[in-house]
Amino acid sequence: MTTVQTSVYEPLTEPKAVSLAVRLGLFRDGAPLLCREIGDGNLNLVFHIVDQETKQGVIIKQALPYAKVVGESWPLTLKRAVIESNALRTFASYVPQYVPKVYYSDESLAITVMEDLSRLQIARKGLIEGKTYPLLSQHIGEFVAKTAFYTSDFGMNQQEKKKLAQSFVNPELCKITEDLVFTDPFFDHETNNFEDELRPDVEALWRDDRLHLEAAKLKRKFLTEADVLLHGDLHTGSIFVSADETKVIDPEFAFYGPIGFDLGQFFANLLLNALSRPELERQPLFDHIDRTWDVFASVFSTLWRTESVETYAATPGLLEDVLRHAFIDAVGFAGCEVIRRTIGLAHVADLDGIEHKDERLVAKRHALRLGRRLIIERAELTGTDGFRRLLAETKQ
Ligand code: SR1
Ligand code: MG
Repeated sequence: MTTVQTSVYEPLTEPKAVSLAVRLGLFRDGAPLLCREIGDGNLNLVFHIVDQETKQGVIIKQALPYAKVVGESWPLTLKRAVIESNALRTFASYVPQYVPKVYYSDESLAITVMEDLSRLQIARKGLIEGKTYPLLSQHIGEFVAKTAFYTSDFGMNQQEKKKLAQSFVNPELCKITEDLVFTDPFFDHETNNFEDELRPDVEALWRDDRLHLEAAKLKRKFLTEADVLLHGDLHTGSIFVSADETKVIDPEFAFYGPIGFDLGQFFANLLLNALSRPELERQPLFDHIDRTWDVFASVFSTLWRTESVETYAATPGLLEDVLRHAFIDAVGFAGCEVIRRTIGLAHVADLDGIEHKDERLVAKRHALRLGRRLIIERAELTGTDGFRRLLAETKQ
C-alpha cells in the first residue's frame, strides 16, 4: 500500500490545507479555492476544499493526536490515519462502489486525501429527518458480505490473510471499543454520561450479573476472534447515502475481528433511530435490518459456495454454522452498542436530539431494556423478526 512520509506532523488550518492541496497538484493553477473545516465526528479534522469555478472538491482528513470529543487529555495514535487509508484501499479492491476514492495519504501528517462526497448525506442525519434510502441496506449487506468473505480464511490465501491481519493490528482504537462499548457502560465508570433521572435504570444494569456474564462473552469474542477485516465502527454516522448511492467512510477502527461485529453496529444504530420515532414510523428501519441480513447471508453464501479456497468449505452444515453464529453475535454486539450509545461516552443524535425531556427519557429507558434483552437472549432470536418482537416487548 502506498502511503508517503513527507513532513513533520502539525495540525492543519484551513489556509494550510489549501496550500497542501495546491502543493499536491490536486487543483489547476490559480483555481479559486474555498476551504472549510467540517469535521463533526469525535476524533478528526476534516477539510472540504472546493474550486469555486468548476465546483470540484476534495476532502483532506487529518487525525489529531488526541480524541477531539474529550480533549488533549486523551492522547490517541496518529497511526489510525494509515489504518484508515489502507482499509479504504483494501475495501476498494472488493467493493469500489461503496467507498470513497483515496487520492493520496501521508503518514507523518496523518492525512488521507479522498473523494468529495458532499453530493450525499450522512445516513444518521437523513434517517433523523425521516428519509428512507431504499438501497441503503442492500448496499451495506453487500459491502459487509464481500469485505468479510474476501478477507477471511475462506476467501483469500490463508498465509496472505495472516500478513494482512498483521498490517491491521490496531490496539489503541480497539481499546476504545473494548472500554466504551463492552466495559464502561456496564460498571460505574467515569466515562459514562447519562441524565440523573436514568440513574436507577443504569444502576440496575451495573448490578446485573447475568448481563455481565453475557457482555463479557461478547467482549471476549471481540478481543480474540481474528476472523475477517472489519470496518470497526459501522454506525450510521460512518455512511454517506442518497437514493441510489452508498459510501462507507471512516474505517480508522479497522482490524481483524468477529464477523458479526459490523452488522451488529449497523443494526444497533438503525434500532436507535427506530426508538427515536413514533411507533407507526418504525417499519422502514425494520425493513432495513431484514434486508441487510438477507443480502449479507445471500451474497456471503454465494461467494462461499463458488470462490472458497478452504477444503472444508464444502462440508455440509459448515456455512450454516458460520451464518448462525454471525447472526447471534451481531444481535449481542447490537445490544452492547445500543446500551453504550444511551449511557456511555459518545451518544447519538437520534436519542439525544429528542427535544422533549420526558419523551427522551422514555426512549432511553426503552433502549436500555432492549439492549439488555438483545445481549441476554441473542441465541434465542431465530431471525431478524426477533428485533421487532424484542422492541415491542421492551416497551414497558
Ligand atoms: C473517543 S472516540 C468515541 C467514539 O467515536 C467513534 O466514532 C467510535 O464510535 C468511538 O467509540
Ligand atoms: Mg468515526
